[in-house]
Amino acid sequence: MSLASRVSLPGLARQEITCPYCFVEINPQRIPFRCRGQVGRRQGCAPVLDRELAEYTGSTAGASLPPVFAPPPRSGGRADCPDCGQPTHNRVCPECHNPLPTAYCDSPGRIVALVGAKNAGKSTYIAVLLHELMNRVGTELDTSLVACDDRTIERYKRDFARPLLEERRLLPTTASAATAPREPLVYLLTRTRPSKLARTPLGGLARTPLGGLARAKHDALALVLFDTAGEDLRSREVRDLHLRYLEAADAIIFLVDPLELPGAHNALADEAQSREGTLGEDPDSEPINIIARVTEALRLRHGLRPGERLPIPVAVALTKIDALGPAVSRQSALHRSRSGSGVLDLDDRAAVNEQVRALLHDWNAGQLDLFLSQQYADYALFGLSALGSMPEGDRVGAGGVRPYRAEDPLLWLLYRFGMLDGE
Ligand SMILES: Nc1nc2c(ncn2[C@@H]2O[C@H](COP(=O)(O)OP(=O)(O)OP(=O)(O)O)[C@@H](O)[C@H]2O)c(=O)[nH]1
Ligand SMILES: [Mg+2]
Ligand SMILES: [Zn+2]
Ligand SMILES: [Zn+2]
Repeated sequence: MSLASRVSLPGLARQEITCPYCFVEINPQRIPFRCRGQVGRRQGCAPVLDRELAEYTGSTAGASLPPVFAPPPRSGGRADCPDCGQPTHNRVCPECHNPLPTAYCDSPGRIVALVGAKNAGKSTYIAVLLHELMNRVGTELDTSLVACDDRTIERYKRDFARPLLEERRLLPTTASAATAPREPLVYLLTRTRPSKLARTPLGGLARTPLGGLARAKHDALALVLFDTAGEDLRSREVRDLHLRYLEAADAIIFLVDPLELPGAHNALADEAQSREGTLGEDPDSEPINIIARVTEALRLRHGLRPGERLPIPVAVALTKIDALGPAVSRQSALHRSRSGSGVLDLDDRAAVNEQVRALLHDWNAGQLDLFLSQQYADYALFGLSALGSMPEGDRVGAGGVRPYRAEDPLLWLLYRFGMLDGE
């Protein structure tokens, strides 16, 4: 794997837009609009039950909205409602009627999927990563993270932020999609960078060679996080429920719990040794088997021949590295903190990658590294801790949630997508 060269992503050439909710492919010329309804004192269409949306959410609650209408020819990002005449910018998916933000329609959104075995730390990671992106890391990178719909806002608060970050309780095991209907959390991460050509030495805006005013560059990444129950990736049948999500992914983050790697036992801090290995001898839950099954599905979808490697970038992260004992943390790249300068530090990246690779080999999990190198043209290894310390009983440790390198996989993906510079 070469860190220096950027990959060209197959997703970039794609004309179609993928709905981040139902993953149908949409022709950008045929995206319907939703009337804005009554705004202030201006009259608009009254809300009606939106059957498509109700079917998607499995409930009529929140599905009474102003009507959806087909786009007039060459409408661009705006159209007048044929019933009430009001202009609207609100676009929706033609299949499921979920909102498609303008920035998502205009720049090819990339879907990042998150996968891991039961208890690997996925839900905890989602809670913490989103919080980091909305706060510290968001500021550092000059990015904004906006939920694409109200249900995402509500669910993030109710199921993730409130219990874990406010009440400091560990999150419950995620219920199987076979029993509880599942919806992704959909966010739009936007980053505005003045384009390099756009600045004159005096800081003013320059004219481009074509005479137009050079514009700041807006990059958007759809962060579609589907909190899979680890349990669901065990069996082939239920995994198919998640397949559409995985197949639509332009990048994958695999989470691996070092406490489940038998070879890591001696590397764990004393207090971690008592919490390790909750999955026992179940081969279906072993990280390499989960990764292998997801890979098999992706290969089919990409129509790869034997020997060809998958082109999508894959970040593989060891979670819970706070549980590693002093033998690992001494002189460790992983335990140095990141410089936090709004670029990807390529030296740091290479050092962490090598250290995690060495750990995997030490722990007799070198097979995982080998498998990844055979299957993926572009993968990188990470180590992170969402909590920052061992939990106490069913609560977060006394110091509270202190994430550590949680954003690293995402920074690397942003770099791979050309949204972040490397130095
Ligand atoms: N030490 C440590 N433990 C963690 C960390 N993150 C999660 N854990 C532990 O791992 C357990 C499982 O975390 P979850 O986030 O619920 O795991 P999950 O992958 O969502 O599990 P399922 O929903 O069952 O698939 C938590 O209850 C914690 O005990 C971490 O950063 N450090
Ligand atoms: Mg979970
Ligand atoms: Zn849709
Ligand atoms: Zn209307």
